[in-house]
Amino acid sequence: MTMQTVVVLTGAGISAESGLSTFRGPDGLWEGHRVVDVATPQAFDTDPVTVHRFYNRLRRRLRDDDVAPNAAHCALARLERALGRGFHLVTQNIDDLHQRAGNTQITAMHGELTKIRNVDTGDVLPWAGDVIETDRQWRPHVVWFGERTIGLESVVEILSTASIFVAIGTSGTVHPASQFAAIAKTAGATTVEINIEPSAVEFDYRVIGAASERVPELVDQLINGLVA
Ligand code: BJW
Repeated sequence: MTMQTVVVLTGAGISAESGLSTFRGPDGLWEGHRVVDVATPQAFDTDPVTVHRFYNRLRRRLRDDDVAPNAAHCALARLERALGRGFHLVTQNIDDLHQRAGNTQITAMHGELTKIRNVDTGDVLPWAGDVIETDRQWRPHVVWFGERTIGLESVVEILSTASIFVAIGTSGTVHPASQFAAIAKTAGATTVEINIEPSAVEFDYRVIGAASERVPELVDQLINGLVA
């Protein structure tokens, strides 16, 4: 029997039902901010106060009682337990809901909200309370536009071994994650999307619906070997 390798890519949509905002709502604002004002190195250079205030608020939100992994996060943790090394999770999300659900084989390609990074040394520390808003020495450990994503080389390697690639709750508008389905497809994988509406990317199969409902169903099918 050949071992299946399942690679899952997640985006903000998987955490929407956990109470966290997605990025590209109808008004095009992130929690009331324009992207260029908070998610570029230039924004941090010119206005660290606004950037730190924004990320401090996001971190505090992550610790609110009503923010917790939902059924989709939990199903992916179950899939990792079932498939072991035949599973890899790549997330664009900077929240820690996959880790809290129990996934360990994760590439957090856009960084982690719960960490901060020293601008000069690159040292990464766990978040231990709000960063002082005027601080230019420590920045959020997240990947802003124009910056290199984390772990891309090994992700491309893993994609080339995938037999099934599943993208969940991502609009497919941000490079390089927008290319992952095509890379996996070229390597021979079957590609599947779960989203409340079709994204901009091509897939072999689209499952339209909320992640908290559709992901547990797909995970059951994968574990039972119904999808090959
Ligand atoms: C549900 C649901 C439910 C809702 N159930 N589904 C021109 C052309 C091509 C590329 C470029 C270009 N100009 C610049 C670029 C590159 C740029 C880019 O892609 N820009 C585009 C906007 C055009 N990319 C980069 O700069 C990246 N770096 C890079 O390419 O480096 C190259 C390099 C090489 C060598 C040296 C140096 C550089 C970096 C990108 C970093 C992105 N960072 C952000 C912010 C992180 C920090 C933070 O969070 O504050 O990451 S941007 C933002 O978008 C965030 C997300 O991870 C990312 C993706 O968003 P996502 O997850 O798809 O969310 P949404 O909101 O878009 O979609 C949600 C989806 O969920 C929707 O489809 C809903 O329908 C669905 N949904 N509820 C299921 N319940």
